[in-house]
Amino acid sequence: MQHVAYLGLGSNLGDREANLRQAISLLAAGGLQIVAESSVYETDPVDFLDQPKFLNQVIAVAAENLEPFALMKLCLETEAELGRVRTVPRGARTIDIDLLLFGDEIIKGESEGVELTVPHPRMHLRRFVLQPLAEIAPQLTHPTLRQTIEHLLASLPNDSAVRVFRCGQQP
Ligand code: PH2
Ligand code: MG
Ligand code: MG
Repeated sequence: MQHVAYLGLGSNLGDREANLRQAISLLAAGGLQIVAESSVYETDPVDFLDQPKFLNQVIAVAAENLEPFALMKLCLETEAELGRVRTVPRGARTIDIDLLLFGDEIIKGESEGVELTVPHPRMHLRRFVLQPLAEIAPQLTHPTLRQTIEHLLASLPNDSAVRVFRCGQQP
């Protein structure tokens, strides 16, 4: 069966744009079909404020017989390959790849040392996730909140800067 999943990418160290591009290439090389890519957004840091601005992007991916823990593992391997070192929690990173949604599945568990909670527990609170996601999937319904991405975005306070850095429609 063909599953569509949504991944949130973020980078605020090194060549941020190249990090996003390389992550997408590595995910494709790992067997994922890249179904859609949002524009790239430049965003002010949230949670841990004393760090550089991020570039954020959301992509839709698909694969035959895709399994959520295998997808999460591929995301973690891709982060490691791009040299991510985890020092400060929620701090600066070359690349962060978060599994936001996996079809309409609700998942909470652990498998072979990989922990996974889907939908991503903070995705509906973050403009840097919802704005790019709304660009490629505005009518998608959040599986637990039962509201569309467009609606969740409209309900957010406009308190963190998220602006288009590179428009996804360009060749
Ligand atoms: N990721 C975080 C913490 N804060 N802020 C922005 N703007 N973008 C991020 O991707 C981000 C963040 C932890 O994953
Ligand atoms: Mg994250
Ligand atoms: Mg992460």
